Amino acid sequence: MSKPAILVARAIFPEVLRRLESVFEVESNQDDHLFTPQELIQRLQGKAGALVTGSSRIDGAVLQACPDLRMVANMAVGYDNLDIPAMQAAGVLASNTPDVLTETTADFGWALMMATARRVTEAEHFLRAGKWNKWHYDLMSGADIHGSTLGILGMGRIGQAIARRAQGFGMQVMYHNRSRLSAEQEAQANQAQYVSKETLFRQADHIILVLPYSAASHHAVGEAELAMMKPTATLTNIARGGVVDDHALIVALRERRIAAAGLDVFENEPAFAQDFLTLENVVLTPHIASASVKTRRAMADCAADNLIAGLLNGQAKNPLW
Ligand code: 8YV
Repeated sequence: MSKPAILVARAIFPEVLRRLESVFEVESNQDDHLFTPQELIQRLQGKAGALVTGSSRIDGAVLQACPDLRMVANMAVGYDNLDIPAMQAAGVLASNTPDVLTETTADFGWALMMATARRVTEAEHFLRAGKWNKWHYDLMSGADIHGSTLGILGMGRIGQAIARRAQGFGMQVMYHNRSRLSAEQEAQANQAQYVSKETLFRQADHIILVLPYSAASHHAVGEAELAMMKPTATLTNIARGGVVDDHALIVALRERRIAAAGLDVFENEPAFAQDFLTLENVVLTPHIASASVKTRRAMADCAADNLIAGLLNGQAKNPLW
């Protein structure tokens, strides 16, 4: 029997590629060329499956143009690039990579939040520019993390892992989410307190965004929310760029209406708003929250396992519908 054909749409660990090649006829993209939507459709012709990342959009047009497609494995926990209702209607299985990246992503959320609050990159730029010539009582003074109030918008697995870490810093944790956690989950998340979105924005000292992106969460943080924040507060985004109105954030940062922001994600990545580069009070990283060596490999293995289970047994390990 011939092997099912698949497309691996982005460069991937060679070991994982070899594992897929033992099961499938694989067309790979180890040059990591970024396919246009039209190129993606061309490459998917005759393919039963695809392993993709957030840069490949699978929507009704793609599904219609690729009638052989039976399964798409997303190498990410977020899946705003997949039109799940359209995939379900077309009978195309979909999977993501939850759990394997939770702790690594939570670690990075903390790294970014702390670098933002304590002005780590701004201080390094200052030093590298040769500007450090004396001690000053106010040199690069930032906001304390310990003893402050952490506000988490989006309290899924990653939000809860971030909350657990707050215990060591003696922080009070408040969160807002589509639904409230159980009392047991709140207790495990450092006694996190469920509050309205407005209370979170008004009262938190450090706000971190970990909510999934959808039409409902588009620009969940815009001018109105930024105006509610304390002028001493920080905002960290490890969710998706579209959750924040970047233009409104740039204005708030420039006018120091909030103290600082830490951004791992942007609207229109990787062509992010260049005005961010003109601001000192922002820490910028290129969408790397899940990027530890161990976790990226686990994500690739998880996506491959899903594709194998979905195409060979008709049931993905981490199905999205
Ligand atoms: C991915 C992510 O690396 O898992 C997610 O949702 O944002 C990252 O871990 C990225 O989306 C590539 O697909």
